[in-house]
Amino acid sequence: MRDEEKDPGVRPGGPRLALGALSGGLACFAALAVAEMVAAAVRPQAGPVIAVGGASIDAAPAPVKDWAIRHFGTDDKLVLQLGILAVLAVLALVLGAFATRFRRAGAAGALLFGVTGAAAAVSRPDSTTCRDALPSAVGAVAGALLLYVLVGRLTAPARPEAAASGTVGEEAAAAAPTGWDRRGFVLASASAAAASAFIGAAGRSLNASHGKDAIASRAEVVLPGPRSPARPVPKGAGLRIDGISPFVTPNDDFYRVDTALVVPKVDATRWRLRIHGKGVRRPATYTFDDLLRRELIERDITLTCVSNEVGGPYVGNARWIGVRLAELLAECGVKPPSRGGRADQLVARSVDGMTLGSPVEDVMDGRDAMLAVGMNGEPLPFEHGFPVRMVVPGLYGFVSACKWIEDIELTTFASYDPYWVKRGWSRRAPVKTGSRIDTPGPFARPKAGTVMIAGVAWAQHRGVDRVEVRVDDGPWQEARLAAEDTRDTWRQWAFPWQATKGGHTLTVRASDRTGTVQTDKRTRTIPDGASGRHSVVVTVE
Ligand SMILES: Nc1nc2c(c(=O)[nH]1)N[C@H]1C(S)=C(S)[C@@H](COP(=O)(O)O)O[C@H]1N2
Ligand SMILES: [Mo]
Repeated sequence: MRDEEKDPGVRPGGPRLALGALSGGLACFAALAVAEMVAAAVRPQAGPVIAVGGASIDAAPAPVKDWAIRHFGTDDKLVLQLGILAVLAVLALVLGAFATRFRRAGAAGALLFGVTGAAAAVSRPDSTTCRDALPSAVGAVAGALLLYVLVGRLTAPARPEAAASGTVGEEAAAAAPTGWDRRGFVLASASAAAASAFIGAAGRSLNASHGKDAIASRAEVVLPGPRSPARPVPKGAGLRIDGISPFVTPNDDFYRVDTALVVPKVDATRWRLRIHGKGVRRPATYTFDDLLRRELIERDITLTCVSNEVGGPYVGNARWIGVRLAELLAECGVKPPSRGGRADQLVARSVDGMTLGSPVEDVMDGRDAMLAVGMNGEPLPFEHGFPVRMVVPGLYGFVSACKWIEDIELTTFASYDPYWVKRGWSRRAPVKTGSRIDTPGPFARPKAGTVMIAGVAWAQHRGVDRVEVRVDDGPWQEARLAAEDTRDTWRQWAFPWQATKGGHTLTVRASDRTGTVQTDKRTRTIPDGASGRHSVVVTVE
């Protein structure tokens, strides 16, 4: 008896497993394409990769998250999504091979992926409807069906019509030795691949055009002139030195750190901000226009991320325009704890469900804490929180700088831990005094003679008082400080070094107005910001 008669189909073993794996891959591709299309109808954030990605960001232990931010920066999101796709692809190949033995179980396995994606989608903090489960669910059904059909072709004998038709010739000969429906398989898989590519591409482009209303609402914003303008940046605040960070960071170069896999696109005309909670005697809701009609302040403020390593890039300086937060709070009847207020923590919540907690005392102590509507002369870019975000001088971003804000709740530190605190970061986190060498870069090879060592230093809300540079184990030498804009902004500094041939280590330290010298004690970024001094090793030629 011939093998094929006992067990019709592709010879079990290598070839069949490979074609099964191929079927799994195609089914996975089809599922993702269909999900993408359905997500365009529901909302882009409900797609399986985004949902599972968001859930993994939230579930990642603090050190992993911090590592990802530090190593991939703004690309961390791309890396994460590619990682999820890679894992999914491997699982799909395995599942496809498995389905050649257990066809129904294989298809059921595909449905399980759908359940996972759907569960992730509806449990996202910004999910408000069960419809968010649809992209994963519909995608998985499409994938499961396709897997079932394709694997069927692999394990079924050639269709009699195919064998009987006049055009068979070669094909029948090819099919005959194994008896599987090669023609049916090739046809089904090729059309599935083509259809998936088409659906996926269409879904992608529909998703990309999502948020048209938000984009239009941003284009229509006319920022009013501030009642309290920032004073012009002093001429001497920017040193003309190659390689130094510009005093004002252009919006396009401003660092971005957040957990949003899809940048929220909020329609400003529909945006509302609610202020409520403990000790709020007059809870209120504001529209975007309500804010624009108020007296606006304009301030230069340097923002720093707690995940910024010593010498790292997550610090930027911008000219913000917005509403004084303390004024709104006072209007709602909020008092700081020092004046008998019942709430000591202000929890800001964004449209994507992020929560950040700031000390009420700090935002009401007279500093320029604001609800910003503009950044460097334009409405906030979507990446930086359009239409409204918080900015508080002197506090790390994760305890103050809520982007896409929509809710402010007054509460206590004892009763509520916001997002980052739940994950191991500190409840309170004033910015640590820091400094960075921008030039020369690490392992630079400058010529002997005068070499400009230059960079930036920050100690928001205390002010930078002094910057010193040390070459190797030499004495600390005072650098020239650029003019101070405000104590909430960074300062450039420069030191002309008479460089001698050989390898040298350059180190910088800043002192703030409280007299504190930047410590040389190295700490990690978790829980409340890295400390230590930035050093650069160069070889003078
Ligand atoms: N909604 C939301 N706001 C957020 C975050 C976030 O993940 N989601 N990240 C915070 C952190 S950790 C920092 S450092 C700042 C960064 O602001 P930027 O991206 O505009 O530079 O935003 C803060 N606001
Ligand atoms: Mo941050």
